[in-house]
Amino acid sequence: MEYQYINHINSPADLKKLSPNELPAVCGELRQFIIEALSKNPGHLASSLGTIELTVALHYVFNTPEDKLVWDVGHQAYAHKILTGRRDRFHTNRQFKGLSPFTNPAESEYDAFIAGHASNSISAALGLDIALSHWPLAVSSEKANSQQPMAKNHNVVAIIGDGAMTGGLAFEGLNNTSMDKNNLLVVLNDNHMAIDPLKGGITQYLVDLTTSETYNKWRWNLYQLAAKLNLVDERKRQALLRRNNNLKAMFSRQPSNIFTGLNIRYFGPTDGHDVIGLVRILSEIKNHRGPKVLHIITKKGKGYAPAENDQTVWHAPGEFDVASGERIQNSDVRIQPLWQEVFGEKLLEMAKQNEKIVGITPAMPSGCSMSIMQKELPDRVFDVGIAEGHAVTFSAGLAKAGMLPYCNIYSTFLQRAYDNIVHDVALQNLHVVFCIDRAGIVGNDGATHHGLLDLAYLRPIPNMQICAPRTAEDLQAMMQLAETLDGPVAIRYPRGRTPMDAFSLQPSAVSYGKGVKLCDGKDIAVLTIGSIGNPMAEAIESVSHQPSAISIAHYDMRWLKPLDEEILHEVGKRFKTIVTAEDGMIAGGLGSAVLEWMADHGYTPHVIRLGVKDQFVEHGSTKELYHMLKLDKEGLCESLLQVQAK
Ligand SMILES: Cc1ncc(C[n+]2csc(CCOP(=O)(O)OP(=O)(O)O)c2C)c(N)n1
Repeated sequence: MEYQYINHINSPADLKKLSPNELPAVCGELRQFIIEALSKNPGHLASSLGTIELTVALHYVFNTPEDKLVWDVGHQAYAHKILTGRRDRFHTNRQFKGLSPFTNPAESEYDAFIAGHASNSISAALGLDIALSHWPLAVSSEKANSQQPMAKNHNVVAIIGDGAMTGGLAFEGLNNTSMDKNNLLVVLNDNHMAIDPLKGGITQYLVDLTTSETYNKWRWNLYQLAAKLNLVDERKRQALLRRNNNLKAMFSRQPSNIFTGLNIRYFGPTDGHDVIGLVRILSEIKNHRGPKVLHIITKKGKGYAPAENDQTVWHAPGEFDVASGERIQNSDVRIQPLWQEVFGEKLLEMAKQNEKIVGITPAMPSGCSMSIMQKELPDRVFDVGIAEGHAVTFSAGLAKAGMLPYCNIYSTFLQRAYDNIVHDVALQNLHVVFCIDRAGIVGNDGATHHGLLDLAYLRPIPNMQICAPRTAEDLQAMMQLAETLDGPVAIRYPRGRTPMDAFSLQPSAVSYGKGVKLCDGKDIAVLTIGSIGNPMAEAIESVSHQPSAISIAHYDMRWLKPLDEEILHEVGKRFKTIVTAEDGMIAGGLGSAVLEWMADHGYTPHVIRLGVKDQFVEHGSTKELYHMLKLDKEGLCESLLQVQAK
């Protein structure tokens, strides 16, 4: 499509050539561009539609990349990508070898910090601000590397949503911001939503703050009336604002609130979709010394009715038809249920039978399908906000008082709660069931979101019991079995659809600490855990048809902790070569556990460990990434054939 403005904006310098009056048109084009692009190449739509005016205003007022914009999560930064030289590649966003799903300094000098996990922006931006102000040497060496002239009067801005603001880390950052000398600007983008609607004290507080600001509201009413009557051109608008002294009020009056209480200047709340107003406010406040918060009110999905009307679904809607707003659903011939649906249905079923069961989710009820139980038993589900550490310790408290929490956290986000698991749960051997969603490769969300570390980080924790299902039936059985155990139990399962059962045996009951032999063989033993057992079973089947094929025994270990020692003794005695495979880091996971066990028990097989070597894995479709890692059927076949050739 021919865009009058954005086709000529290749960097913020081009944007700055425009007059403020042209900025609304730029916003309109960006909105159209993003909607069109995401209809074909899916991504985070609603959040990015909500920040377009803010993005344009920030790049118009600040001097990026010398001034630093630190986006929280980075899922709302699509307009930022487009304005900073990535428009031509935006159709590759989130794709294999394409643009990063979130902001990423390795991709662009305009991306000041890594993003993907919520609530880090204030801390990171404060660090940048303090370093840039106090250690010019550090600054100059950073600049030397990026070949940029050294900024004299830099500005650092953290842009954080009200959802991300529910994370404890954000408050740790604010607390520090109020203590140390700095000029940080925090823009609080308040749309009353995370992925799902936000609840809780902070959200209510922000709503109250917004509604109590009647003075500002009055200004808007007045302005809107004037606009309706066609009384507002830029000159009149300025006069209006000046005459009514509102801007002055905004700058002079410091209402008492949580931010001012922390000694951080507070501006707002203000309309986050009035780009000209934002430019004016940002220009004013950017030179204020000391830390400050600008509170803007936006609408998630702004400007695209389907997204405005169902913000949760349109957070990341997949492909869609722009005109009708119909989402394009995958019409597979036989659609297997999602792992998430299996989890959600089973949890509800169990909770109906055991009134001690409660569900805990840190802001992902739809994503993990705890919404199924939430609908029927709302009092027994706790969406605690984007607060994984709290979710774990809160679960520990519930367990200590006799409840049975099923705490569902994505593998990657559980990293945020490591000490809570160790100190608050495991040390007291509390019966918390961790349902670890999105384990393994997650696909287009990339390096910040893959769940590759959990097996390795959970295994050393005393009292922790860890299992992984290969089939939907296994997941149900493991959830059921976990109810009868004691102490912490972790059940990890992937994103996406459960496998067709072509390669499964009749679903056998899951027993504690017991694996299952899927097929017997004489020459080598293959040990897998979790869903990678399925492509491995296919690979073994395929290899077995090769001429001079070796005979392979395949064990699905099911449990990483405790390990099935009966299987391990059998394998240690019978086989000289053992292959382990897991969809996680090789260091510390199943392969490591098997090697250690064999060494400890006097067996000396050759153990070949398949999994993810010491690297962060990029983004792309799950299929492409497993292929790249040689952990799909073809890759596993190749590895088995190599073993056979030796
Ligand atoms: C630590 C962490 N937990 C969970 C998520 C998943 N997540 C991505 S965006 C999002 C909602 C963010 O809400 P908000 O900051 O208000 O931004 P909005 O999408 O509303 O613009 C969540 C929960 C995450 N990225 N990081």
